[in-house]
Amino acid sequence: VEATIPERLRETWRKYSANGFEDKGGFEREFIRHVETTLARSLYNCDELAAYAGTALAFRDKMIIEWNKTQQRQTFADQKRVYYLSLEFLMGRALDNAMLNIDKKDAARDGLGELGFRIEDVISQEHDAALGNGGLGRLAACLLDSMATLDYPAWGYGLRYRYGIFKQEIIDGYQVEIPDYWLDFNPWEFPRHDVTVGIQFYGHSEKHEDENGKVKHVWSGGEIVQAVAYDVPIPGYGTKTTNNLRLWSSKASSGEFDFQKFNAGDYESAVSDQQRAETISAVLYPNDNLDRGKELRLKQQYFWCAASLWDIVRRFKKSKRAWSEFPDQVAIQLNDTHPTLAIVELQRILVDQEDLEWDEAWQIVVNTFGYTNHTVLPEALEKWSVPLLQHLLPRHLEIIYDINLFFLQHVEEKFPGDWELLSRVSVIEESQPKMVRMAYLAIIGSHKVNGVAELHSDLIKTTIFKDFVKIYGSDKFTNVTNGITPRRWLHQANPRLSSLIASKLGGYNFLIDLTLLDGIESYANDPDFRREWTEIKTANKERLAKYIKETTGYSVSPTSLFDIQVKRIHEYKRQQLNIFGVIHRYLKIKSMTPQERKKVVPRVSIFGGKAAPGYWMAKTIIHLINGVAAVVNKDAEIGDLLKVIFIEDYNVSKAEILVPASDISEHISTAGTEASGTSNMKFVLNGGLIIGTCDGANIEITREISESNIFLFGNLAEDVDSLRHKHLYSGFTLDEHLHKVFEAIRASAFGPASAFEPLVASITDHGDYYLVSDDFSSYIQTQEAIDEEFTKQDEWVVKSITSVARMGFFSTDRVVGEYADEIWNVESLDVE
Ligand code: 4GP
Repeated sequence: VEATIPERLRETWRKYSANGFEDKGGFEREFIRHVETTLARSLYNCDELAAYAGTALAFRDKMIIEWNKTQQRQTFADQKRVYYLSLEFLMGRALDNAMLNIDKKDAARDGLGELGFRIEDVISQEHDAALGNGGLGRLAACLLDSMATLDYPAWGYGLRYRYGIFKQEIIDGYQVEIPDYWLDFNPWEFPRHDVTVGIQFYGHSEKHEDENGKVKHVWSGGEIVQAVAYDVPIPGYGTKTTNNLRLWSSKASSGEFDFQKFNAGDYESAVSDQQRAETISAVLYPNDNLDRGKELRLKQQYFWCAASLWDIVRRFKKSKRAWSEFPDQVAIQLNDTHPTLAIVELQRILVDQEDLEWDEAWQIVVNTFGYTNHTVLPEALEKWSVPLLQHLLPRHLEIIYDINLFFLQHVEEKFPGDWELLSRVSVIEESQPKMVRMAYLAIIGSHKVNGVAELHSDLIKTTIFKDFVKIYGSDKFTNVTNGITPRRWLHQANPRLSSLIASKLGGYNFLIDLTLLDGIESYANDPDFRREWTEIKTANKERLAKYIKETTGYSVSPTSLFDIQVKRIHEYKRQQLNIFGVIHRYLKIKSMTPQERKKVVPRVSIFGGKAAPGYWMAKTIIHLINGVAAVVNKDAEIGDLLKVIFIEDYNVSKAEILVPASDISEHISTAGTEASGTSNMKFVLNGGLIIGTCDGANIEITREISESNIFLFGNLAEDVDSLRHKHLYSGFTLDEHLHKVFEAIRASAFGPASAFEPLVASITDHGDYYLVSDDFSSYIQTQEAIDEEFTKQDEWVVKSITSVARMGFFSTDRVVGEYADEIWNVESLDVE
């Protein structure tokens, strides 16, 4: 391409190419230019929000220059690319991340200072990009950071929701949901009105014979909705690579059919078509670990899969390679089953549009896709009704039936006569109505399936996907234990700790090779280091205490033990176990003599997290936490010995304040239910100890940091089934302490008993599915052990330092490396 452009043109272009800023002065110049020209403001009305905008735009320019070069480099290199398809990208704020990743935060801090602003105030003006629910969405964001940092040619594909996850307000102790309209001013996205594609829905599928007698399928009729691309630059840390996150936005097809209606005087219906089309990308479904099967959600899925595949195929076709080379150029990773229709769509493109034979096409499809499973919870496993698919995507349903037919034929050959096996593994569940099991389709259409922590990957092989291991052999199934990006979750969230570590390791290399952290282990014996370490923790706790005071009005003492559980509210994550433990603690302190109270270790129990709007039991848990807080926090007898705080509207930015401030954090899911967890990793990386069950990644964290540095309790995954069975069929006796907790709740000590009765009854009368009663006594004993350990501050700090030193395994850099080698077969691109 280059050769076709005349040298003089290239020269002019080079001469005047934008090149952003390098230093403080350059930053100030760009800042002022943007405030004056892009924002049309001046010295006299540049408030903090305008200062944020000016700063963001200056950084955006800088990033987009590298973004352009990265895209050119990747195009010229023409090597295999990775496409990460995720319905959720929980990015949080972008400015601080951009400043650090491209190493210009100091220039910005100094420049903003000279211009009369504090950098922290400017950064906090930004609205979180909250296009995700919880772990699955945040993992996608961490992976993007690592893929760019490691110079992988990688794109994310998602939806540009106009409303992210709702804002949570707590009113009279109840969760209330407020829509999160976040796009008023979003400097991080580039609309690509030239990258637009029509996506078809409804209509019908017909067969035609061509002149050679070959049957062709044609999908016709229905309606077309336009997908418009919006690009978000993703800067790597310490590299020039700036990758792309492409988010699709829906809009009505402009053109004839609108105009016809309009001309016919049917203005209203033309407008409502417009609105209907825009609804597709309007809102993120607020469910975590839960599938609701709504038609609009299926539309979102297909809209996004079809647009992304169109884009990927279009890029591939530019290379003029043979179709058989597609999997050598393209790896597509499915973040859970949400993008499973991409499998069907690629098969449709290859067979119906590109005229490949079915088998040849299917080979290409399977070699292209990988599928990551994030949960074994049955209520989260996606199924779509056959009639709905028939209506919305008639041709895709036919293809699904054919995929299933050939798959079942293969199973039949391997296991002749095993009809039960056939019906168990069929993609079509023979229910009323029939349902398509998306996870099965994802397995059949992928060459690798992975879980996200060792226990989880074992569990999927022995439970939900057992039959598929029998059919395909276990090589198709693998494990890639999750991680987190140390850039955001150490360097950005905890700059002082990062700098202390850097001072001992001779620089910040550990941020790109987290295993280097092991170099600080020996400093655990150095009293000066321990003192600095403790000072940093205290400063982080003070910052959180200040935040709590400002937002809740409650004063908490930073010398108390800060115990934090922040994550989505879910029965399987067992915030109810935590709050029952808090009530137990409260009752115990109440029954103590003043003398005994002197020995109590003061504790602040901090909760945060959203409940899905339709998840009533989770909302009851929030209500109870707030009920307990209202009573305990104003009990003068208790004072600082116990405080209970519910942080409203937990999100990524708030996590950045909470994570560095914990002494203990809680990861206490019923064994076998939490696929991995990633906040457990964040807290330990920031020097907090954790209390946890033998579940998800807690197990591998224990292996890395050693059992003496973690507080484990509770039953094991292998015993869960028989315990559940016991509850259902032989009854049980309630632990005496838990019994007292329930008595207090039933006596309306924390608000009207009737409000909380269903929660209590789920344990006492309805089988205690999450085994709260079974784990309660070991939970409270372990909490007592924690109090005891916390009084031995020196030992505590040694544990903290040692744990951080051993966390090197949990970087998403390691994770991306494993995906690249074992699933994607893709190589990074040398930037030089
Ligand atoms: C989550 C899992 O619950 C969590 O354990 C895991 O760490 C995370 O995915 C990332 O792998 N799953 C979901 C979901 O958020 O909706 O299934």
